[in-house]
Amino acid sequence: MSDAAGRPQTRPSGAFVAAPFYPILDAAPDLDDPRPIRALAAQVLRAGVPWLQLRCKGMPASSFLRLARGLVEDAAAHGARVIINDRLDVALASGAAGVHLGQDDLPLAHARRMAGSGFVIGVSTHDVAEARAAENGGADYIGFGPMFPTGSKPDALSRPRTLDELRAVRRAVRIPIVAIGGIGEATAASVLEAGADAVAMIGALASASDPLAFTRRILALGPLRG
Ligand code: 3NM
Repeated sequence: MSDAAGRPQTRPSGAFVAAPFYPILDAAPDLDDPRPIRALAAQVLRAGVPWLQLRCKGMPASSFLRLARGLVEDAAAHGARVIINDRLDVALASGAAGVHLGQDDLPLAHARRMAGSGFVIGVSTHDVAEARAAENGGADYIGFGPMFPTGSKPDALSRPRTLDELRAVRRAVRIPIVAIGGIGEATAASVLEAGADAVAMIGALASASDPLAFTRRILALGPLRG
């Protein structure tokens, strides 16, 4: 069932219920001081986000796990949950609530078998076919992007997706959509209006002069869809 705009009228009540803002904390592989990441996490958690993602591309598993454990504890103290980018092993070992998988990461079916049904799995998608495949494969939510040019992911697709492409994905799937890629405060509302349940950000959050106030403002943008 969908409304005149093609939006699903009922949504599955999966384990992942998106708030309008999905912050991603991105750490360099050689991070030697976790305090700035923990401090940024403290701000977004104080602002009330229910989910945050920790992304540590190329970081040794032992350091990634240490950082993840700390963030899982920090989040739990605020009733929030952590999703680990890419590394299911780190996600499971740290007590995180879920993992976010790219198209070239561990395939969804394998991750689901290893993690079980109560575990949140998000999958990066870039078109309707990938979005449908993720939903049919049992993903709890999809990422969709990049919406705009981004410097945070060197291998992101070169062509940003359009709002119309996002609308088409919205019509195609019922699970939550987290839009990503180059999104900032000025563009977040347009993306939410086009059908995303949440906007994910790395750079705009990391460069915000007051991350607590920034997070509150993005959270206050939603829900923009009926
Ligand atoms: N995934 P920023 S774009 C991690 O398109 C990631 O799948 C993308 O960082 C995708 O908010 C991206 O700084 C980078 O642009 C997001």
